[in-house]
Amino acid sequence: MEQTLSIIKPDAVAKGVIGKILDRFESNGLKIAAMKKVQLSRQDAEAFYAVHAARPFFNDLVDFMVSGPVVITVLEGENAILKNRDLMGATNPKEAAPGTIRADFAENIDANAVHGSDSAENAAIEIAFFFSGREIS
Ligand code: RTP
Ligand code: MG
Repeated sequence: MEQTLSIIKPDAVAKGVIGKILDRFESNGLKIAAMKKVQLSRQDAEAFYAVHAARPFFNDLVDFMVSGPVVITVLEGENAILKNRDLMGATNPKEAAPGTIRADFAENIDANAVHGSDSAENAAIEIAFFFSGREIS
């Protein structure tokens, strides 16, 4: 079974749609293998999104990710990485397909409700960044 890392971002937590987003995962065959609610530090957010450090949007992204608590989960299932990306929809909610999490709950390209790992390599790195082995089951 494949695993992927999901983050319910500060905009969605503030809106009170944690449960609705978790239901999308569970209703579509993704098991919640680990979960926690966390206020990220600047250092956490900068390290987590280090791949984007050179991008013009990096500072805005970090500011946004520390603007309030997030809910971090490990999702598990067949093709979990791709399945989660499909459920999320496009990065820009204006381009996200109807019925996707971002189409239904995101505000804009910065406050876009969820993060999901984009490859098996990054999923492994991101899961290890937030969870120890004994927190995943
Ligand atoms: P994520 O990593 O959060 O799951 O989002 P993603 O794969 O769909 O998009 P990615 O390219 O990895 O970008 C990470 C986050 O940076 C913000 N972003 N802003 N202003 C812009 O052009 C821009 N591009 C990306 C988004 O909030 C995106 O989720
Ligand atoms: Mg990404």
